[in-house]
Amino acid sequence: MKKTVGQGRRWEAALSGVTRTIQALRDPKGAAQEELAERRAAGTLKNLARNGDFSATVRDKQFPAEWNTWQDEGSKGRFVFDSAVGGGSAKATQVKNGCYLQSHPAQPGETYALEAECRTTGATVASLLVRCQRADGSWVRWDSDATFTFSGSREQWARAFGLLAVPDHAAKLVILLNAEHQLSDGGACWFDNVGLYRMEEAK
Ligand SMILES: [Ca+2]
Repeated sequence: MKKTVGQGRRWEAALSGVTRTIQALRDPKGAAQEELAERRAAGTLKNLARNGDFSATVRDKQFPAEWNTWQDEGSKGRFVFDSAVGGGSAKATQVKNGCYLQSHPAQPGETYALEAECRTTGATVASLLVRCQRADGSWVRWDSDATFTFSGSREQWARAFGLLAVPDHAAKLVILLNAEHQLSDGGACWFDNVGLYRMEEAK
């Protein structure tokens, strides 16, 4: 027994980062959250999402800056800025199938972490999606889409977190804050605190 004491540490010193690599294979999301927490504490974490806290507005303060929206043909909901919730948030009401979107440059092989918060009422089903586009704007394979569900209290803020490995042929990633099934007047959701972080390459 005695001879093995401290062996773990020498391994770590000899092969810098090996412990993290093993952890990343076992629990990629946990390892990513740990990396983000360390970088946040060190002040080196850059949130690439633009207006992720929905503090900035356009269109006479009616709409969040830096975000676009898409809605299915049969869906006639509303997307508006809400100053009363979350210190500014992106609200969706009566949306059968639609989303807020924001596009970012990305290269194959890169890994990104994404996070967002959401509050819902009524029959709303909300999710955080990330999807990749080629340089010409066409979508890369559907099976490379990533969907992250919001978990937590339904009446309070729920949180979604996930990782995206950018697939071959991609030139952009698109963040989608998705709202569905808002059929009644009471159905609404608010999105806030969107984060997009480039993960450091494994060494
Ligand atoms: Ca906010």
